[in-house]
Amino acid sequence: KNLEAGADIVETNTFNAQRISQADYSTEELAHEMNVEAAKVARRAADEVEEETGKPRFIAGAIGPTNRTLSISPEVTEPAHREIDFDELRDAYAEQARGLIEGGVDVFLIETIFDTLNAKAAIIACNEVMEEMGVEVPMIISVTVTDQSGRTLSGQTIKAFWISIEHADPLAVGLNCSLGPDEMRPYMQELSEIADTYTSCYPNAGLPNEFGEYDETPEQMRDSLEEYAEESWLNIVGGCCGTTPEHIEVIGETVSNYEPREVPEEPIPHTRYSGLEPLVVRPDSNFTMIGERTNVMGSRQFRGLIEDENFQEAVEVARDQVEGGANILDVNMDKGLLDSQEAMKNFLRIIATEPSIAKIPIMVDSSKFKVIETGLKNVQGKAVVNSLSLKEGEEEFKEHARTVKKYGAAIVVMAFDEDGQATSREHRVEIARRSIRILTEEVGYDQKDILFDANILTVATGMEEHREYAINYLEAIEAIEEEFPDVKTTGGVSNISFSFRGNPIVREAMHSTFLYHAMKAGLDTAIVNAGRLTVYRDIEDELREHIE
Ligand code: THG
Repeated sequence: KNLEAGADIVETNTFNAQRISQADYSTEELAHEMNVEAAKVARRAADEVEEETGKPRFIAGAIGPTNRTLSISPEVTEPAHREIDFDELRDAYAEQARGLIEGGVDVFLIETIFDTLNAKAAIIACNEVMEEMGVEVPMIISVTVTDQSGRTLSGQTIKAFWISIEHADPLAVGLNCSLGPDEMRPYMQELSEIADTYTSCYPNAGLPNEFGEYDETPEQMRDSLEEYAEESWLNIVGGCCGTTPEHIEVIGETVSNYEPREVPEEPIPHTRYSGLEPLVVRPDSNFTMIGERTNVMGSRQFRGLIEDENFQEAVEVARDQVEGGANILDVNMDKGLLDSQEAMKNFLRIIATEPSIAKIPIMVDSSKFKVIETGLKNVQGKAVVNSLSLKEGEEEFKEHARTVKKYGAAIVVMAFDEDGQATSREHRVEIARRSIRILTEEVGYDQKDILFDANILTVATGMEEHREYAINYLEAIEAIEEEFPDVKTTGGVSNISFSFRGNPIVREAMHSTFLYHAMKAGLDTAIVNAGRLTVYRDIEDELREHIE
C-alpha cells in the first residue's frame, strides 16, 4: 500500500528483529530467519509495484537501536554497569545484517538512534558482514532526538552525532521518529548544513496522545514537511510511527514540486572530534589543551584512586581537568598490576554518565593496542587514539590504523620507528613524512585525522646528548607544520622537565616557557596539566632566561 501510494523506498519490518530484543520473547534463535523472510516479503512487494508502474522501488533493511543502550547505566548506583557490551551488540547486528542481505535489501537503514555507541556497533557490524559476503550495501543512518534539548537520549548534540558517525560514509544521514515534524525543525536544518551526504527525514505523525495514538493528519504533516522541502533541507522524506499510506501519498505529491537538497561540499573543512558536544578546530580556534592527569602513569594520586577502585574521586580528577580548560581528556590505565582493559572500560563508562566531563572528546592512551580497542568500544564520540607508531614495523602500524579507522577515531602517531625513538630534527621529520604517507595513501586516513607527536623529551638531565632535544622538537614542529598544514601536531609538555621532579616551581615555569615557544613554532595541541600552567609573562626574568 505504501508503494502504491508512491513510496520509492519501503522498510523491512525488522526494527527489533535481532537476538537482543527477541530474547524478551524467547525467539532469539529466529532472528536470522526473520530478517531473511522480512526482506523477501518487502522485495516481492517492491518488485511487483516496480513492474506495474515502471518506476524503480527499493527496500531498506531496518536496523533498530535494540532495547539496550551502551552509554547509559540502568543502575543509578552503578555507573559502570551496562546491560550489554559492544561486542555482543555488534554480533547481534551482524546476524541481522547477514539476514537482510540474504533476503535482498538495497540499503541498510540504521534508525531511531538514541545512543551513538549502539550506532557505531551497527556500522561496524554492517561493514564486517559486507566484507565477509563480498557485497556492498549503502547505509542510511537516522538519529532521533527525545526532547527540545535537541540531544539524543544519551546526551549528544546533532553535530556531535554527525562527527561521531561520518566515518561510515553513509548514503544519507537524517532524523526519524522523534517529536513530530514541527519540533524537529532546527535539528533538520542543522544536519542539512553540516552533512556532506544526502539527508533524510521521516517523522512521526505528531506526538502520541494519551492512548499512544498519533493524531497528525496527512495534510498537517505535509504542511510541515513542505517547509523543509522549501528550505532545501531534504533528499529523502517519509513517515515513521503513526503514518499511513495516505500520509505518504499526500507528502509525496507535495514534495515532488520541489528540487531535492544539494549536497554541500566539505561543510566543516576542519579537524573535528566529539564528546557529547563537538570540538571543531578552526584556524582561529584557541590552542587545544589535552588534560594529562587522568593517567595512572602521570599522577600518583590518580593511580592510587584507580587501584583502590575509588572511581568517585577519580572522576573528580577528570572534572578538575575539564574545569581547568582541557578541551580533550587523556585517559591512561597502563600500570603493571592493574587490569588495564578493565580499568579503561570502567572509567570511560563512568565518565560517560557525567555530562560535564563527557561533553569533551576522549583521548584513549595506552601502549597496548588491546586496551586502546577496549577504550574505543566504550566512547560514544569521535575519540583520539594515543598512540600508534612504526616501532614494530609497517605491517602492525597499518593493521592497527585500519582497526582504529573502523571506529572513526583520530590517531596520534609518535616519532618512533624500527630504529627507535627519533631525537634529531631530521629523524623526527622523516618519521612524520613516512607515517603520514602510509596513513593517507595506504590506510585511507584524512590528514585532518592525524596528530603527529615529534617526542617531547626530557632536557637538563646532565647528559650531553640530551642538550638539543627541545630545540630539535621545536624545529621539527616547524618543518612538519610547513609540510603538512592539515596534520595536527601534539606532545606531552610535562615530559620536558622530569629532571626537575620535586621542584614544581621550576617545572611549571619550564612547561609554560616551552609551550610558548612551541606555539610560536606552530604546535596545535598539547598534553598538559590543565589549569596548572603559569602565564609566560609572569615568570621571573632570571628563571625564564635560564630556561630559554
Ligand atoms: N606524548 C603522547 N602521550 C603522552 C606523552 C607524550 N602520554 C603520557 C605523557 N607523555 C603525557 N602525560 C604526562 C602526565 C603527567 C606527567 C608527565 C606527562 C608528570 N607527572 C608527574 C611526574 O611524573 O613527576 C606526576 C606527579 C604526581 O604524581 O602527581 O610529570 O609525550 N602522545
